[in-house]
Amino acid sequence: MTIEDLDQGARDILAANDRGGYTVPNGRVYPFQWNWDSAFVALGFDTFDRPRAWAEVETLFKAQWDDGFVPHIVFWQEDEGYFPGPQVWDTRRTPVSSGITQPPVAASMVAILWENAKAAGEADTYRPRVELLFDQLLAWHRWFRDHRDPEGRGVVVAMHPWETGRDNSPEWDAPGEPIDISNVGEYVRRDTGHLDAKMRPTKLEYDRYLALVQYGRAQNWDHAKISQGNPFKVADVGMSMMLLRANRDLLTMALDLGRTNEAAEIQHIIATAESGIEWLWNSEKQAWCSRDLISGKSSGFITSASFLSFYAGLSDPVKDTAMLTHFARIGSKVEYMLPSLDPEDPGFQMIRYWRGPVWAVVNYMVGKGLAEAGYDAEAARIRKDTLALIEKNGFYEAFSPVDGTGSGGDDFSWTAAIWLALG
Ligand code: 9WN
Repeated sequence: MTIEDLDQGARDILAANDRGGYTVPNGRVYPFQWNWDSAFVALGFDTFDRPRAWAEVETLFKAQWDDGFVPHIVFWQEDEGYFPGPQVWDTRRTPVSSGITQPPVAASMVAILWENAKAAGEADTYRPRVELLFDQLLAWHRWFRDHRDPEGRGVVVAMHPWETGRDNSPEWDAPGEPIDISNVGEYVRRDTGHLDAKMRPTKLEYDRYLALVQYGRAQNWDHAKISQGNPFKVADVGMSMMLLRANRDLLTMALDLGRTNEAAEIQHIIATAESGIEWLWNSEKQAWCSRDLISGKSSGFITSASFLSFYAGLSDPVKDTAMLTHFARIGSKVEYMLPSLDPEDPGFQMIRYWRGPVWAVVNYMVGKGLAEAGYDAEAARIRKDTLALIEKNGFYEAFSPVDGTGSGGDDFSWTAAIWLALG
């Protein structure tokens, strides 16, 4: 297949998964709107259909709650193909949605859309739209500060593994142990009906996911209550880095739009995050790792999220050198960067979801961060491997870092979008 064929293939996937104003990640496995998927999908649309790109994010924010929260799934229409569906979440909102969030990458993607619109001479058309999105994004970022950082440390504390977007990362194993799963009851998973169970999270992990959904439901999805008593509270290194980056991008927008007061507020949030995130540095592993807020323990796992420090704009020569050493070591062990778990970890599994496979969206962010920090060789490796994985295997949800085998759903929206965005 030529590059032109692949470009067309990527556009065709976005068109096929387009449900009118929003895009499903994959029609069979994930038949609703997902939060961070949509943000990346907008980047893909922006390469050929600007109005549609903006609509993707605007539709997501139509599901924003009064407290600023933006859900991880919006159930715009019924579909029996996914579990847990709207009845299980029971958030009693319109539109119907889940009660947890996902990595806050939307501000960073909107910042790119806005720059592209300006460069195309369409600033006047998009200014009212970016003004509205700015307010919605800021409200969401304030929600993170108020409800996902109970100790005010400047990090993002995930209240559910699904919030991190890296559902079954081994980082959640130890923090998940105290979760009481004795009242979860019987349920039928749909994911393992669509996909090989070897690629998916285990029954124990699903039991914990559902116990946490039940906990949130019992609090009537009151985020203040959840942030106090939730049985799972992990400062996620991935979300913390992504939110720091998103706040930097939101600050650029604030200054551009003349929002002086908001700019000062965002600057304060950034300063808190820049110092607070140090808490996630594991000096023994010489790496960025998530940390359990309840036990205080660092996970000690080196994952693809560890490398988001460059994307977050943290520059510390000693820590950067340590992370680049990990990068070189990991890069010598796998064919394709960047595995979601260190391949030297005993729990590494090349096709099991977030315990090994490579994800194009994470590569996009890590590659961008490395390039911006001037680490050109590492950035080039990420870019080359991402494109090669897609070229050789198709637009899969994720890929084995060992041999490129596709993992999860095929014809996947965000993989197609990243292909287009990498141009
Ligand atoms: C739960 C849609 C989503 C991604 C996540 C990915 C997976 C869902 C699931 O699919 O999670 O949110 O049921 O497995 O882990 O990152 O947003 O693509």
